[in-house]
Amino acid sequence: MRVAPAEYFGFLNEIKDVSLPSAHDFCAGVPAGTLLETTIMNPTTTSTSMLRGKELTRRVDIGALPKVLLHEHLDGGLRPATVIELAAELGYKGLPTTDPGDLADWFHRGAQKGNLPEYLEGFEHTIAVMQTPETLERVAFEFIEDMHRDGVVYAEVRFAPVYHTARGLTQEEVIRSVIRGLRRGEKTYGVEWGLIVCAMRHMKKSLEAAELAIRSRDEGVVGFDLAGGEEGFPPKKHVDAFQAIERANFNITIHAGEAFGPKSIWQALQFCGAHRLGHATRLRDDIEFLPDGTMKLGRLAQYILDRRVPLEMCLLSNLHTGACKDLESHPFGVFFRRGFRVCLNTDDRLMSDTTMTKETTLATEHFDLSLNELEKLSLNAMKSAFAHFDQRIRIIFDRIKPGFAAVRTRLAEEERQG
Ligand code: ES4
Ligand code: ZN
Repeated sequence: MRVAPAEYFGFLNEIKDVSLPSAHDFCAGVPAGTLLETTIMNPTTTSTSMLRGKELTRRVDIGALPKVLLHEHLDGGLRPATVIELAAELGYKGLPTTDPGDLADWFHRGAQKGNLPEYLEGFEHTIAVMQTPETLERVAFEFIEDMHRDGVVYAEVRFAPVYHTARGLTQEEVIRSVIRGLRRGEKTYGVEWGLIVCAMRHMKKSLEAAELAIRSRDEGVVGFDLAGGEEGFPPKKHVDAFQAIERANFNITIHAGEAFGPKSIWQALQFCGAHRLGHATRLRDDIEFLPDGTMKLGRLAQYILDRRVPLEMCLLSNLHTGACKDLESHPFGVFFRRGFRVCLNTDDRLMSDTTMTKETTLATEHFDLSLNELEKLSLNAMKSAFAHFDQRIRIIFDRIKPGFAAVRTRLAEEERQG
């Protein structure tokens, strides 16, 4: 029987997902999954697969690696110069400064106050300049342009349409304007995308947002999220919205475990049916770290590991909101090494002064990652995307795997030439 290559390797990839859960395996020597991949897909891979950490970021252009972004807020990623230009166009007088450098600093300083509510204050200004079809379309187009420059091949971007009706647009018009910009960006740059509609935890209109997401699904909306200040606003209060999404066979991700503990994560999964989790940083509270260096997972952590629940982790944003006090105590490395399905994300590129290249470089250097592990992170994200299965497979086999294979070939070539 002839097997279509994508399906064949897709199957192998699932095996790899099981046989490659632990970076202890990586550290111990040649991991079984890599051997599989090396033999079949990358015959040139030898000692280059042992490059890791700072040595890897020195030898490889992290920006050029095919990356996948699942968690970014449209209103958190504007370019400072665009904010200023749009404010002038709309006659918005509320900006603290009209110098792009100073404005960038103002956003970064504001975001680093160590708590989520204050972190979210900067959004008042970005939202204020995203209130017409033209401004929304431009921000969406520039988002795709930025993704292209950042080496991102597929991106999901989210926002709350309810915040963009101050100058008379309907929420449908808001969505349509954003989608126009995303489509134009895709046509120009070839970056594929999905749009996620956010409901806000402190508002009562989440069912309305869920219905809007469902109505817009054939235009490019791929899922539904619950965002905003976490403490005091448990996700289960929005259960009717999530049930509407589930009844429509649609997709759910929920911000949980960023500013509140495992209870928020548990509710997101078991009351609200989340298919992915935004952050889940505080899942570390459900893991006991034993003196012998092993860990004992609580029931929730074990469930998340077993069910392969994707965790959309955001390193710098977590430092800025106080979800983690420093990178040393960030659980990303622990989760990855224990086999959780984690991926790297930016959250809010403007507020957190970040990019996918920066997050990936930071993770590589801080958690001593190898090229195989970076590929694993891109694959984890792409497998977890809300795009349809066929699109996910196509991007994996047409873009991610060839992109990493080309880097391995180049490294091997360099090595041969000494
Ligand atoms: C968020 Cl509404 C919103 N925007 C950006 N980042 C967030 N984190 C949690 N809610
Ligand atoms: Zn977020």
